[in-house]
Amino acid sequence: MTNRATTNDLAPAPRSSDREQLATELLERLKYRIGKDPKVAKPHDWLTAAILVARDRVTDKWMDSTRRTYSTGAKRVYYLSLEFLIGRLMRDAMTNIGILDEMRHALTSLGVDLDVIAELEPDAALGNGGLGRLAACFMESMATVDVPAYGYGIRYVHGLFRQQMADGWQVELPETWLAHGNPWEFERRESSYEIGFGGAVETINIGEDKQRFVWKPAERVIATAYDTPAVGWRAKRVNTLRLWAANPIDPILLDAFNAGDHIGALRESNKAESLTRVLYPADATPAGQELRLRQEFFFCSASLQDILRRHLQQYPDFTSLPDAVAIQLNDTHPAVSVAELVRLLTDVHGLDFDIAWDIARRTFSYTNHTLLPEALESWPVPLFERLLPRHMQIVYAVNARILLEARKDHGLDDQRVRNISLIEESGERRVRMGNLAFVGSHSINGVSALHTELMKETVFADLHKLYPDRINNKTNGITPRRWLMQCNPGLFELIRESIGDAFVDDAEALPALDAFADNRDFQERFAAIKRENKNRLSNLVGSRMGVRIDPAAMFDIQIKRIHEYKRQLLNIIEAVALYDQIRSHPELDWVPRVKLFAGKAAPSYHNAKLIIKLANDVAKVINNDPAVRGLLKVVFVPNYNVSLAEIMVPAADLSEQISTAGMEASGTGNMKFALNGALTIGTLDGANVEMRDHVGEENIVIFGMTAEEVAKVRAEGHNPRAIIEQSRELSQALQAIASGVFSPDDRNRFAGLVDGIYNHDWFMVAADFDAYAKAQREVDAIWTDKTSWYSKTIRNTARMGWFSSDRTIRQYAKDIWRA
Ligand code: B1N
Repeated sequence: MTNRATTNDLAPAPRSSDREQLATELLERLKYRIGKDPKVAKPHDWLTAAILVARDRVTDKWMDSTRRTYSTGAKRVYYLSLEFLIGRLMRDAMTNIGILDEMRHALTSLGVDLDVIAELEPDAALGNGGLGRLAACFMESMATVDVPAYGYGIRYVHGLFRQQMADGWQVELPETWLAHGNPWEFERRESSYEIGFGGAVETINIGEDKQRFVWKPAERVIATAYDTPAVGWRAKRVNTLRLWAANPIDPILLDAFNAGDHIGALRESNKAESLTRVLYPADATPAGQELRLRQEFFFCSASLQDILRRHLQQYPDFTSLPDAVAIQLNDTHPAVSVAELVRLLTDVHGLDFDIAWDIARRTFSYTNHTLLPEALESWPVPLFERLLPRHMQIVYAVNARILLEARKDHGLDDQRVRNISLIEESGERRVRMGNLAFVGSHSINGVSALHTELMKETVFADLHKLYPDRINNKTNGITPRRWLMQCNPGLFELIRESIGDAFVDDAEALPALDAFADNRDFQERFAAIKRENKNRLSNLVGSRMGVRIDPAAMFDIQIKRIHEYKRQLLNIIEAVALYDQIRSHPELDWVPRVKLFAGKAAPSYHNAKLIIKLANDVAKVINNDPAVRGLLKVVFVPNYNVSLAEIMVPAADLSEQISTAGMEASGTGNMKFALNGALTIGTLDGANVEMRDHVGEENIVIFGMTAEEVAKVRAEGHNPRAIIEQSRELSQALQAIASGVFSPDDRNRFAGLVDGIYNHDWFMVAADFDAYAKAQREVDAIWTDKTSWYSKTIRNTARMGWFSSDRTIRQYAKDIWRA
């Protein structure tokens, strides 16, 4: 109580945010922080000034939030993630603190256009795709629903590479988001920790058969914190995203330097800094190099040391840790935390192993994001042991307990025991990070209902039998602030005018919009907004790529990482088949379509890069053929990122969510499109299943095999060649691609891709093709009846409220974190 009074006394009077006040502050920042006269200030200077003005307001709220967490003794949630795919922050922060409009006016009064400077803010692309973007949505929603949370990750100097096209091939260029400095972050020199690697473990006998272990690392680096505020809606709470940078202990070896070894003098320093230099560009693909494990351990150790230090500032010891702290592991990338927490509690803080293990298990929870076998992390035992010798011992000790318990108490046979072991024993011995995360956590969750069921049946089947209460589902969500309010202000305002303000604070009030789905006047206004958004995208495609696309055509969009399981190939083959059909039957009433693609391929993923080249090769032929002019265009938009998504998502008529059933854990792009009034064509995969349940099966176009059918066909073997031979459309399209119709300069370029479909068709492209093509013609029919089209798409917007990440976070908070 007294605490509260004091805090209030200290709190500054809330700043006014009218346009005059903001303009005054803008000029002040420009002069005193940037050192520029407004007469000579460049757009970039105005951007920095605008961010600094907003940041001050954010900082007031940030300090309030921190004080409140401390004084209420609320449970703290720590979200450990190797990726945060944030995008731009300025519009987000200004919207959430409610100064966007006044700031726009203030800038205008100074002759500056907010939209112009907003374009200059670089995307913070510290992630690859869905997993990293989910972490960013969660940061915003945790602040919105008032969970005291910290995100922990790595401050990569270079985020995800910039994608350029060279003759239709993907070329990767370094991304330099920090080139102009980062006005959002605060460096915290005082929050730094030593992180060790390698070396050996000393055993000290301390009597009564007891031992102490001391890890003597051979290498050490310093982790320094950089904090960025994460602003919740209406700034009810501002949380912290704490990213770690690696620095050398000795910045320069002066002796070596003075002796003339100028390069050697900096070797240590370069090595340390290379640790946090780049994000691994792998998305659900293996990234198994030593540097990756070093990155993982580096950020886990720093985060845990920070968490323990903060805990001891408020509590006498660590027995209270599971009640005061919840640590969420975002996939297995931070799973080494399980061993590191046990090491810190035992070796550094002197707790008994059993107590430390119990504390760890009650503190950690783990989210699985993929069942793809090649993406399940495991590390060769020799590598793990060399880099983290003490952690290797802990892994063995934990494993011994788990396996003994499994055999003795649960009577598991040898095969079952092998399946749950933390060590893979067949072939090269490896540490299985998924199993480590599982046994070290009290909750293991999947990211959609289907994915969670498959977790229980496949990768974690035996662990699930042993610990049947641990696996649970938390279907993903997206923040409606960024993915509706900010990216689609026209639609947002229309909804507000129609159903009032309740949905602004609670997306689950959106269903009130259902009443307008068949209202002609509303449909027209809804259509006009879609058209505006499509104009904007057309302009972008025109100016960036020199390709003209007609906003009156159906915009059919597939944007996501390029991966065989996501089946961009199925979409491209269907485009080729459609191209054939239109040319064969020019007399028919074809629905004009623009098929848009965007997405990055992992640089080492050969087939994914080939699929990009195919999309571009096919585009070149189709877009230059007068026979289909005005009816079909194919466009691959380069350098997909969050900011491009913010333009493409609101402009979509049709959303392609066509992964092989059972392979996409959830998907979140699917949710963004539907919320923004696109129709979905999709398989019964990931969250599509639940989207169908929410929007109603008459408002989504579902096709293809189910996950169960895919599993069955894979087990029994299928004959893609026979399927292809029975489908004229498909065989013609495949023949055209394989024979070089789209690659006259290298006729064999795509032979391998097509062979894969003929010979094994692991991703069921042939198996699903006819169903997909048929579903596309259904989409055409709906499009042709505009009333039906809008009545469906409006219902999509109306019924997607449940997929707000606020709902997801409330479920995590209630069921897992108990925060
Ligand atoms: O996580 C998203 C899901 O919506 C997607 O369906 C899922 O594919 C994605 C290794 C991953 N799973 N696994 C990864 C990312 C980076 C990496 O190095 C794996 N990403 C997903 C959010 O739940």
